[in-house]
Amino acid sequence: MREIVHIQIGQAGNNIGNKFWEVVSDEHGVDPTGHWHGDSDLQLERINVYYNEAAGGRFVPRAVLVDLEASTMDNVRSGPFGRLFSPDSFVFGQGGAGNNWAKGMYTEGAELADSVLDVVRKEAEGCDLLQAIAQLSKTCSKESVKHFQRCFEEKPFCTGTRAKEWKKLSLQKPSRI
Ligand SMILES: Nc1nc2c(ncn2[C@@H]2O[C@H](COP(=O)(O)OP(=O)(O)OP(=O)(O)O)[C@@H](O)[C@H]2O)c(=O)[nH]1
Ligand SMILES: [Mg+2]
Repeated sequence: MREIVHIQIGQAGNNIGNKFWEVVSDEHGVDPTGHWHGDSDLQLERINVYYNEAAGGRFVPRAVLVDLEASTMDNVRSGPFGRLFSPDSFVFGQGGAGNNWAKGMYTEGAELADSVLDVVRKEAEGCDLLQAIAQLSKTCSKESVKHFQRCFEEKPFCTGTRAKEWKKLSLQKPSRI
């Protein structure tokens, strides 16, 4: 299956992502607890592109939710599809960048980047045939987002590559992949 790892970053990324998962889950017949209640087998045909299948036949989004502050994650968690996500998918800081460019770039943002890459790597390594890493964020948001974008843009797997090649790449330092 051609899997996609989905990343949503910052307030805009998480708000839009929240809606995205509601719509995708609805289209695939996945209910807020991750169980399938669809009416057509077609809904299951390519469900692995966006979902991992967990024990008990539950479908869990292959998503990584990122922000420097916890409140956006709380919004997602308390939303109608909040229970769909794995707890490991949430990667967040405590203080937030507070509109401070330097904090996003050099301190809080830089500290969180490695944790994000770890979760993305774990998801990518679990893929059979990785198709893409899709990032959802507001392009005009602060440097915290740009920092992650730069990390991911440098990676050749962004254009789509095989999971095996990604495993080889993951042996290098994250910042240089
Ligand atoms: N479409 C849309 N845009 C949003 C939403 N929330 C925030 N924005 C816009 O996103 C831009 C700011 O980006 P944010 O996502 O809030 O920034 P951030 O990534 O959290 O970055 P920080 O400043 O470090 O918190 C502004 O132009 C907001 O108007 C949303 O729910 N939907
Ligand atoms: Mg923010």
